Amino acid sequence: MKLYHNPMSTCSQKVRLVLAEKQLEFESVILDLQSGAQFESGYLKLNPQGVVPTLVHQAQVITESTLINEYLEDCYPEPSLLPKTAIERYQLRAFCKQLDDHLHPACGVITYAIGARPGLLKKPEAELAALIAQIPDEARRRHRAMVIQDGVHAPIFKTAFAQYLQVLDFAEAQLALRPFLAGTQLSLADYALTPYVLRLEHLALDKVMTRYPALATWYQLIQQRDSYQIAINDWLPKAAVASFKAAGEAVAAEITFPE
Ligand SMILES: N[C@@H](CCC(=O)N[C@@H](CS)C(=O)NCC(=O)O)C(=O)O
Repeated sequence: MKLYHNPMSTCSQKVRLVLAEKQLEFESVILDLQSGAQFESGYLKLNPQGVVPTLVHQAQVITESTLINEYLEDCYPEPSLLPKTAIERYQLRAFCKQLDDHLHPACGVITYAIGARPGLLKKPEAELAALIAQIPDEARRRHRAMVIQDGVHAPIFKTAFAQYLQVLDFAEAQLALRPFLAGTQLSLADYALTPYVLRLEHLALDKVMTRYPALATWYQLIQQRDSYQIAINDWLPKAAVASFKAAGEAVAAEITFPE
């Protein structure tokens, strides 16, 4: 099993959490996303969207983090990360869809507006323009250019931050009713959300967590698991985390927190 990933990438973290929970070993191939390794032709053959993660297993190429995690669940059903009832499974999948459709794009906007921007702005203008031009998806390319240019003052930032918090509002409502996002047991839904709560911490936006007492308790529990240590803490590069946090603190006063 070979995983093309990046230590800081939310989608990679989500897959690493499931690999760790299932105690699966993998060969690691780290892609430097800031230098554009994801757009090299060899990698684009595996993942035409030019994104991580990509899993290669038994000569098959598996992309899309949510689908990778479902695939891992199918191949390695124990310990199970799927709830037992059909309705909970539906709720799990609906939640993961909400993350993929709304939270993840919002996270990209926020991350590049705050954390990745200072490093990217150090690149020569033509190099940066060429890097952005390689992004296959048109909307993602457009949004990336906007937030690299205007940071947290790009109008899209406000929309993305509100969208991010809407998904957390939903998670908070679920967790006020039950210990885990898709029921009484840890599931793929919990590991799908975990990296996005961590990202708030990395971007110095975690003061929003005071709005979310149930989510905060849930997150503490998740962080205590061995899988979190193996999949997240053991991979995080201290320098990248410190530079994201410094960037977050530098712009914190310029961010209006949605009501
Ligand atoms: N829907 C994809 C999204 C993957 C994705 O956006 N990956 C990010 C890191 S979390 C990436 O590779 N970004 C590089 C770029 O956009 O240039 C999935 O879930 O796997």
